[in-house]
Amino acid sequence: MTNRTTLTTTLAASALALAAGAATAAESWDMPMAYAATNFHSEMGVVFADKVRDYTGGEIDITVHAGGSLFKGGEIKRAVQTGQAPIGERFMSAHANEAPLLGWDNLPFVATTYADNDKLWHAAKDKVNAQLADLNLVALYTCPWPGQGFYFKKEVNSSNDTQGIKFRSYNTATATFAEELGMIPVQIEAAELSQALATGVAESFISSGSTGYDRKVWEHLTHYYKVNAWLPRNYVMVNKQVWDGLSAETQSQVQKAADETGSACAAKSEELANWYFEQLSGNGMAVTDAGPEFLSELQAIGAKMTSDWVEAAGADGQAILDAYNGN
Ligand code: PCA
Repeated sequence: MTNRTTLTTTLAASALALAAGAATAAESWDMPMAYAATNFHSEMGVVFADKVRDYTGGEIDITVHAGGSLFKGGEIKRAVQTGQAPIGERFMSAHANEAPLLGWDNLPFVATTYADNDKLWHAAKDKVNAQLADLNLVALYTCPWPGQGFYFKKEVNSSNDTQGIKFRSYNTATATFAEELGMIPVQIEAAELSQALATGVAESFISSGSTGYDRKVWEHLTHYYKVNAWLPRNYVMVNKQVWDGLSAETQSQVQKAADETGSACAAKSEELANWYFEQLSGNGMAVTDAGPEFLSELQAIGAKMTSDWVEAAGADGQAILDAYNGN
């Protein structure tokens, strides 16, 4: 080997080492998300990842794993808390059994428009963030689902028609709701919903038009009642140690990406809400408002659920409602 070749080889080797150094300085984050890859929440997760890559100059490279493919919906929070995944997305009120305050977005008939839901989130935000910090989590952005209504495979006019129906719940509050209507709740992830309906494990559920559309529930069910009982939120959370380990500059770049994505995601949800109903009816479902008798029963159950929540969430829960109501 001539001296010249040795030099070239050495230079090439150090260029490689530099590139490798740069690659390890950049962080790769796997981001498990719970819902279908084609759902707007997951699509917005990809928008967020792109913005983070852009704003941090490639320092943080997030890969989205939608549909519970990396961790199932019910496992995502723990995975992020324990650092198995640095970041992830989940339905906030799914965690209310562990921390009742996180059920703030699951209060029936309290905030039933996007504007009111946003107002309620602003009333809840600081307390929710403090609660999440106790769980070793930092919320980067939240995004509402469209309003929640009931899916059935028959006409339902009151609780006389719901007795004994097998009901897919997505958290403890919806299980309570079902029991109050004489139904039998079973908790099932959205990712497994089509199968549960196909096998008869569930024959009814409460959700937005969005999840009914994603899971093509018209293959099994016939009626959707638009109740618009609440607009629950998903949130993108990051492990607190991972977050605290970022420089202030990187944190603000990531937060900018999160703020922009949160607003775009809420706007997308609102834009799609009616479109989903059109898809359900276009595929043969009867999509109507709940009848007066059913609705007044739901409102009575809802009022009880809200007061149960205030009791469970304590002074912080009451303070959120007071701030929301302008008291
Ligand atoms: N879809 C999710 C949660 C709320 C919603 O609209 C689900 O049914 O699991």
